[in-house]
Amino acid sequence: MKIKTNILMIKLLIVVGFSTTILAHAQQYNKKNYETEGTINTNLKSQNKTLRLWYNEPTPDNDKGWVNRSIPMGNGYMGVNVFGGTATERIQITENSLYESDGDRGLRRRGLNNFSEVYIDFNHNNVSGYHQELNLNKGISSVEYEQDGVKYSREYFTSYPDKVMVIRLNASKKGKLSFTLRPTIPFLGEGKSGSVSAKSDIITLSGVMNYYKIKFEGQFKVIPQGGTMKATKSGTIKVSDANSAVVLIAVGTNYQLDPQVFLTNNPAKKLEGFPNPHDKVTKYMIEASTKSYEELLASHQADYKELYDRVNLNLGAVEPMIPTNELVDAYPTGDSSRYLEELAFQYGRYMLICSSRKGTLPPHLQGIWNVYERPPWSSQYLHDTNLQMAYAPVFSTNLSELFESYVDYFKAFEPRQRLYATQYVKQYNSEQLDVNGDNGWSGPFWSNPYSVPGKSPVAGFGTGSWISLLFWDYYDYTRNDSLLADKVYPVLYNQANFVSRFVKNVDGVLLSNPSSSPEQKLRNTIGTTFDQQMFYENHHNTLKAAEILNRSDARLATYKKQLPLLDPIQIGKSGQIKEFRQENYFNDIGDPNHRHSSMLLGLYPGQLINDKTPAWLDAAKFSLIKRSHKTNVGWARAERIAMWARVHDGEEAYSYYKELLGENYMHNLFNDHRGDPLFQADANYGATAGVAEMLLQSQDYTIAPLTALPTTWSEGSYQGLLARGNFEVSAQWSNNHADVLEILSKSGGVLELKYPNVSKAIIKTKLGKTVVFDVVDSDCINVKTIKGDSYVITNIPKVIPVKAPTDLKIKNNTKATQILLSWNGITDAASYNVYRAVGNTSDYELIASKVVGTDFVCENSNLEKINQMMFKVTAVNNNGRESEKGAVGIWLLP
Ligand code: FUC
Repeated sequence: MKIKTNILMIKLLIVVGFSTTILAHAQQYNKKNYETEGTINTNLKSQNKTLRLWYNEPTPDNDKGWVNRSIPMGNGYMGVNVFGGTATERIQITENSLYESDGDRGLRRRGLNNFSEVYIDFNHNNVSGYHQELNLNKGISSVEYEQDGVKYSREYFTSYPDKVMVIRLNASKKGKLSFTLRPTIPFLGEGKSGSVSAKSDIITLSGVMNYYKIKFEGQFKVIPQGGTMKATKSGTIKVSDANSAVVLIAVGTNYQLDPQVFLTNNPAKKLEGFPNPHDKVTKYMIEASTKSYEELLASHQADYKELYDRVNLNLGAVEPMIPTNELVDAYPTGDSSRYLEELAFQYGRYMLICSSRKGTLPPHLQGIWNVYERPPWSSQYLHDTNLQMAYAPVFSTNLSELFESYVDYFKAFEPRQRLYATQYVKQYNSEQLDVNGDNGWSGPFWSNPYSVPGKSPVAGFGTGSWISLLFWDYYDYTRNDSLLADKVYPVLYNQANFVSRFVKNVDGVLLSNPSSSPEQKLRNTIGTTFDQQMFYENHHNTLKAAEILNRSDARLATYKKQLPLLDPIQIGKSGQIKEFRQENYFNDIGDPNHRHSSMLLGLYPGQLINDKTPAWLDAAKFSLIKRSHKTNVGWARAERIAMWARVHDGEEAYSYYKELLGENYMHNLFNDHRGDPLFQADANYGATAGVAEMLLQSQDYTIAPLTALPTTWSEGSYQGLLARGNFEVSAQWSNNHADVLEILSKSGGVLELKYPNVSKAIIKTKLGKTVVFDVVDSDCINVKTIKGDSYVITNIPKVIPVKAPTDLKIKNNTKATQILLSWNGITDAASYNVYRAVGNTSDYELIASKVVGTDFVCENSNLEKINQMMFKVTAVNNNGRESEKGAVGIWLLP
């Protein structure tokens, strides 16, 4: 993928006086705090702005309230939605393995079930000063109000290290806290049986989900301070006249992430032999209850903040005075918008921390939150966009270890996918079959904790390589070679094994057959761009991984031979990246405004289309324009934020973020899929990933901070975003220009850094040592970094961007060998450069420079042999700087 540049590398040694710079702690952006030479005042303290959701009314006690207003929390073991009621509190609990049959889609379509509805009756019906809040900095939610002269407050958190939910109930006056704790099992009936009982200070809820014979148990322990406590026969605990109380909740099932679950067909036997959850849940409870509330809080905080605090984003927002519901409602008209933009970015990270922890199931379509008996799409893992989007921010926003939940899930289902792979190679390309069954693994479409049903014509086989891409990124962002060897390479290699046997030679290229492009109506066709791009990326990454690990496995030579034949990009007659091989013009096949942009996955999240493939980048941009704003689907908008960021258009990227926040985000910031209201967590995760992509990119080994910054975010800072190569990047900017960049090299290696005029910057280590770097060109440098060192880049001279010419007109001359080009010029252009890219080539060839007029005749002796060509004209100003963008158009053979 890396295209060699012939640019001379000039060694530069910049020697200037030193001063200590600290950006990592420059959390609160303040222009006056740094001096003009680019050094930062060291007394800036790390202080994350408080980001919170808050309301001055409890959540309405109904399904709409759940989806639109309840406060989500989670620790991987359970998701909870807190309503914050005063007469009765309602806490709804989700456990991701509590599953009913999907009935092979359509038949029953039940899926994930609601684990428990927990009620706490207070009978406070006459309250004032109500406040409900979720504090993202702390991972704690709270409720406060006053009744009869007593101030009542509650705190809630879900602890990953202690595996429990903790609730503390307080009253401002002694002896004034009375309540009844009342957990219930929703949707009891044919498929679900169970009961609730209480004894001394514990309520136990247990039962069975019939279809998969899932045994479930929840324990609720009450620890009052003062007063009396009484367990009742109906499974409740009544506390009277206490000063305060702590409630602990632990849940579990007999589910285990084990290949047996996916390899066993009989639903009733999938969990056979796995222990009853009673001992496990009891252990969680006993261990948690040996700790004080303060100790539980401290271990939760240490765990949560270690993840959450890695990244800070400051767009200059001031905390608004209005509650979050009003903030969301006001957003389309622009009020307090920066705060919501910062909040939503961190909210996606918060949701991932809640829903994706090692040792627990990965996040599904609704993350780890489900109130229903029949959730939308059964709360499955859908691998044609939604699952991948859940993990989209995991690496770039510095939460890499949260991907472990998927690593374990994959390990459990992969043996089943290996059987499918053998079946499909036999069915579609039998001469490539390994009779011993070594045919790799094939990609699933939908799956759940109990089954992976293999391929589906809805999605195409590219889903497998798309899963692999997540594994490659796991390595690429963390650069841990033992992780590459143990967890990543085998996944890639075995996916490539399947692909290498499955693809068929069609006119000299290797194509997927049958092939689909996710959710498009044309199905079972040949060589969709979705499949080809994903296959290409995986072959490429497998070979790269093998090179790093110095492997010589049997099929590597085959992959190497196949890679150039995988033909991932076809440019269409509209200048677009084709989605289907048989497509000519953009809207030939399928819905032009489709929510999926599967032909652009090589642009994002893949790396195939990048700055070193500028003709493909322009074609991708064309497809993005054509895909248009005519989708109201949350995740599609989120995906387009990132895609537009990858073509370096911050304005368009931002416009999709705005649409998403304005039209899809509900009062609790849950994403509404498309106005049903129907909650899908994907766009919450995806929006965070998209914003990260606007702030920092690192595809194809080039680190490019602030490459898609919209003008409206003219000032700001961020700390701790992660780039490929394991570089932790921080930036501070004003007037849309970087004042300071700071890059921590966590694995050593060469840092290729791209930013306008970066070659003229001052670079020092954190300790003030001047850094030697290689200049690739004025906007790109290479720094040989030392592991553990931070590099501070200041004094980057501001570049006034050169405007691009517009409206390129392309005509055939009467003379058959000539093409006439003309364009709208720009005032400060000294001259123009003219480029062309023939056919599907990725790079432009410069065909004329120093063109002074606004037209050009392109002479070609063998035009009849060329079907189509992209032309691009850029402007060059008096200083020799070229416009980043250009006027682009396509010529077609008449
Ligand atoms: C895919 C998407 C839909 C929806 C569904 C759950 O089918 O195309 O928009 O997100 O998954």
